Amino acid sequence: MRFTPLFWPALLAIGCIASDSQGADATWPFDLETTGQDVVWTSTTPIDTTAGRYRFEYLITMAEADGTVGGFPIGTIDILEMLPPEQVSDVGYAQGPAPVVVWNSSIVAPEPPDSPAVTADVQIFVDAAGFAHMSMTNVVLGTTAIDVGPPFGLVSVTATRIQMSGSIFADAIEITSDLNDDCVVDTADLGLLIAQFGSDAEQSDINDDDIVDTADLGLLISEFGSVCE
Ligand SMILES: [Ca+2]
Ligand SMILES: [Ca+2]
Repeated sequence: MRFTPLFWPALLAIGCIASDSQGADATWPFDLETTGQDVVWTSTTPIDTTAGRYRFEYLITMAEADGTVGGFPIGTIDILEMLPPEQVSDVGYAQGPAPVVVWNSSIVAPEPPDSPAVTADVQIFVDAAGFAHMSMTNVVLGTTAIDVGPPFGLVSVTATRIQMSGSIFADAIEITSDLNDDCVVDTADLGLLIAQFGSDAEQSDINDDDIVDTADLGLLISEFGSVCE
């Protein structure tokens, strides 16, 4: 995961802010809750569907489960810390235009070798109209050993409900090779690509083939000097 500070020149920032009203970026709070059935959350606002590339970031800020011990409800347990860090927060890129699949992953908590209290397939995609959808499917609620604190300590808990909420942040990147999303393809983008050359860093993997190489460099050079309209 890589977080890159953005230093936007004032004029370009004004241009980008002006285009925000057209959905150049979006922040979508999400909330998913299931007692075992498939669930889908849909964003209330769309993002620009015509972008050459999208940058997405999601952050889970709350994850909790209801459980039972020996058939008796024990209330709600915070399970956020049971999720692997790479599942709590992640950054990804997708080629535009929409529709695009942003993430396909599986959640398993807690991680092996513990038996999972919950497993689920999680997908995030943006439809042709620009609305984001996040789904949890194939949800299996199981039994695992959890330390619920005094007076019970380590007990065998069966999950009966799971809820997750957080935010998805989306940027519509107009120019495919504008790696730092500042509306111009210049030496800053070239520097990023060179720094990530040979890696699988999504930020610089312009053609989305899981390697930053001369193909991506060629694309960037072909767009060098391009600015947002
Ligand atoms: Ca740039
Ligand atoms: Ca590539």
